[in-house]
Amino acid sequence: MTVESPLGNTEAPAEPADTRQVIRPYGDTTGDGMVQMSFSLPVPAGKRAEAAALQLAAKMGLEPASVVHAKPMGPDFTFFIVYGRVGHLIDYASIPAPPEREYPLLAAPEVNRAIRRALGRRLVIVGACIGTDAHTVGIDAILNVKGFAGEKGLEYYGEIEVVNMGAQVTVAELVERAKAADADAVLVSQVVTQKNAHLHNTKQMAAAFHAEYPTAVAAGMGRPLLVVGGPRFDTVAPEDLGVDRIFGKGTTPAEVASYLVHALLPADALAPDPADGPTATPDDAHNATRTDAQPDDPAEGDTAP
Ligand code: B12
Repeated sequence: MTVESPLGNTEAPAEPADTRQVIRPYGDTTGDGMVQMSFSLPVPAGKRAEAAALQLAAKMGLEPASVVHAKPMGPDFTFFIVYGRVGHLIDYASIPAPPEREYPLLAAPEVNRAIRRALGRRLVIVGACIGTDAHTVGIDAILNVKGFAGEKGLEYYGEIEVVNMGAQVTVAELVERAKAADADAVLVSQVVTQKNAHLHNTKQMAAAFHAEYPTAVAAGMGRPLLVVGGPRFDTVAPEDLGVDRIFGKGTTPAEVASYLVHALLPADALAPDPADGPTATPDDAHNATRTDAQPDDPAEGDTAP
């Protein structure tokens, strides 16, 4: 098609710029479309089971595909790894960037200072694995002094009092303990996801706290802040579960401590105080939560009155 220009001559319309960024997976050479997938089938290992695995791969769009690993899991089940080619393309430019963390990452001394300034007492948190879940490594990574990923856990923060109830805690026990401790926040871990146990348990826990505390979240005065964490909460939002925040895989203690400050304390708790000296840089924030920083290191500043 042509268009009439204001000057009377005809010209082709400008082609819209191609802003796509098309990508595909690769295994051996860029753009070959190769992917690797693992799954289990409820059949004994053998040639017939491998044929079933290849049919599943073909139905999922892997063509051609090969079984690169098959291992019996007992007499009636087989674990497979299949390697094959997919023809699907992704326009990376159309993938929205996930939202950034909406609060700053704070160093331990900044967290402690904000709590001291805003509350004049220690912030109390109660943590547990609820239901039948016995996977305590995740909640311990956040709470225990030894921490996670080079950062110390919340027990290390001088102005945070941590009650860690451990594994297989019932909702009733958790509510009772939170009330007895006057908890400002309750931190729950859910790792087992079979039959969506993590979602059911979290909803049950949230409902119990909402029933017990009809008030809004407020440090020391209202319902405790409800925080849940675990590796498989990707498909849900906090409001689906009745909690205030969900933390996923790879969460570090400083992210949680910074969130508690953001969610529970007034914004001016973080305003710089000239008496505190220069404001910490992002690098300081990272370093001050690493395990190589010692509690009696003056840079920590977490034992000052
Ligand atoms: C160690 C382990 C165990 C140990 C747990 C020891 C312990 N004290 O925790 C033992 C051997 C006891 C165990 C038992 C079982 N396990 Co297990 N276990 C694992 C394993 C290998 C590692 C989990 C782990 O420690 N990860 C490391 C931590 C640091 O990561 P994380 O939990 O994700 O925590 C991080 C974040 O998620 C987040 N986070 C987690 N919680 C919280 C909470 C808050 C408040 C916040 C802010 C953040 C946060 O921060 C953490 C740090 O970044 C996983 C497989 C795997 N590779 O993940 C299976 C796995 C979790 N186990 C599994 C199963 C099935 C079981 C058993 C049922 C096995 C059986 N048949 O008996 C039992 C269940 C026991 C029970 N009642 O819960 C399955 C779960 C499957 C599913 N879909 O639910 C897994 C995935 C293995 C598998 N692929 O089958 N297990």
